[in-house]
Amino acid sequence: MSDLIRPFREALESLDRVRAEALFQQALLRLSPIQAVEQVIVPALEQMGSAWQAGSVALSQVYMAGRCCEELVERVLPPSDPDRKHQPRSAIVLLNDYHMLGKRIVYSVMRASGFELFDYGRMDVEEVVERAIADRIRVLLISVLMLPSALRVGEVCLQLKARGSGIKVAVGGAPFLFDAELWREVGADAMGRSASDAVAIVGGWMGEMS
Ligand code: B12
Repeated sequence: MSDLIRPFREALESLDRVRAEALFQQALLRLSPIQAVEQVIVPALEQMGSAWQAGSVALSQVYMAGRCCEELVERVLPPSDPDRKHQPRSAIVLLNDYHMLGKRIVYSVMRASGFELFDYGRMDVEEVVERAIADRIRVLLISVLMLPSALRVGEVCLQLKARGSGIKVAVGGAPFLFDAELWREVGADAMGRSASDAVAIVGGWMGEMS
């Protein structure tokens, strides 16, 4: 599948939505929707992030690429599966960031895998703590892409523990990929590298919690 990443990234960089979509369709001939997302869209966006850091791509290109990919993902990942699982009450939130795509994908994949969960959108520390406790959440998935947001996960975990909520927290996103120990340092209960990991983590906790 690596043969498609480069042309797909080039199509995104030149804002050629038609070509990007055609290449993504090619990937879908060989892969399931979530595999195509994780094996083509995610690496292409990661490469664009590095290129932006190196100064060879503009932030506007990164932004437009993100929007284009959001549309592609929206179309291929089904919103729900009729065969819902008996599961702990769960929610997903994007903490402080404006990087919506990762959360969007994790949410879709969780729902497509039979899990029902609240989508809290984007919240700050106080909002998410209050809302999760009010909703009697047992599993909270937190997505971040900025290091400052990742560090604020620590405040969420501290406040949830101080209030005796018993809520388990799983985290994911770029800062946790860059530093493999960060999730432990902020007090999370688990870290996932992909949307499929989120399904495995919550699936694993289901047994413990029932
Ligand atoms: C696209 C993008 C943007 C877009 C976002 C568009 C959108 N609608 O989301 C725009 C242009 C808006 C943007 C803005 C900025 N960005 Co930006 N951006 C990116 C980029 C290139 C890709 C992010 C992305 O969408 N990836 C694809 C998604 C699908 O991947 P993902 O989020 O990692 O999610 C996957 C996994 O991590 C996992 N996952 C995610 N969440 C969770 C949760 C759980 C529980 C689990 C289990 C798994 C999981 O599953 C997902 C699917 O596989 C990254 C580069 C990178 N390496 O990530 C930089 C990056 C995140 N951005 C960065 C920066 C610095 C910024 C800006 C500050 C730039 C600026 N100077 O203004 C702003 C800040 C905005 C803000 N306050 O949030 C830095 C962050 C560095 C840091 N250490 O903090 C990065 C890492 C680039 C870099 N290499 O420096 N950005």
